[in-house]
Amino acid sequence: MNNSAMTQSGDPDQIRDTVFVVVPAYNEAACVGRVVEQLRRVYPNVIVVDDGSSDETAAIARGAGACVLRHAVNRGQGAAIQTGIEYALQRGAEYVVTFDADGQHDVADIRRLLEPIVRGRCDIALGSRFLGEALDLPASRRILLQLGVLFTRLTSGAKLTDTHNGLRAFRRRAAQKIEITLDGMAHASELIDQIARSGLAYMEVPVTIRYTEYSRAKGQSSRGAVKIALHYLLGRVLR
Ligand SMILES: Nc1nc2c(ncn2[C@@H]2O[C@H](COP(=O)(O)OP(=O)(O)O)[C@@H](O)[C@H]2O)c(=O)[nH]1
Ligand SMILES: [Mg+2]
Repeated sequence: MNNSAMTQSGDPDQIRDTVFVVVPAYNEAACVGRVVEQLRRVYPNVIVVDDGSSDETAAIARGAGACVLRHAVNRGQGAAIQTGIEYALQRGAEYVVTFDADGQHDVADIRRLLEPIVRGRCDIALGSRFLGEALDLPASRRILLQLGVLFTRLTSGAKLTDTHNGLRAFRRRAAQKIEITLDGMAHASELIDQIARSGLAYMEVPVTIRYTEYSRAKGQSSRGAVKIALHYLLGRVLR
């Protein structure tokens, strides 16, 4: 079936083989195996980008059936996502999804993101925990994420409710337009700038993000957030 026929049929379950799920991972040996297994039950093409982990992330992800790409050194989540997107496009992906390795996302949400794209309603679907659910979200984290939303609104003008959500879906043409240059976590704001300027149609879709002790211990800190914002602003000045 060609792509326009699939768009007309509009059924996300019919296009699973053409979806590539990109999973950036840094020292996620404890979680990545289960995440890959759950993804692969629905989506056969899972690409884990192991970003110079010092643990068994790569071997475990490969054992669970993912295609594993490796950065020799830790370059950051933005660089890992860009590597994964480029590889997915080379492999002929019609749809590219980004999905975190730490178990915070729900595989069932991918279908919700793909649906408006497959039906031709948008080119990019962005997950929002604030339209959906953020289970056990710590209060300090909520404040930080809201500051992130405000920051992005001021810098890119995009009116979104959740700007730092790792769950996103792109149709091929949209993924081809994305070029993340900020290697670290500041890529989230850069990505939204690019989306806002690209002329591509985007929308937010409610998703569930689950906070666990593990994800909280590993996730980004408030101090880190200030550094990320400065990195992003510096990136804009130098652009
Ligand atoms: N490739 C890569 N992935 C990273 C890096 N830091 C975090 N990640 C991954 O990016 C995802 C989200 O990171 P996390 O720190 O949990 O961010 P948070 O959920 O926004 O607090 C997880 O899958 C991490 O394994 C990194 O330096 N490189
Ligand atoms: Mg996390």
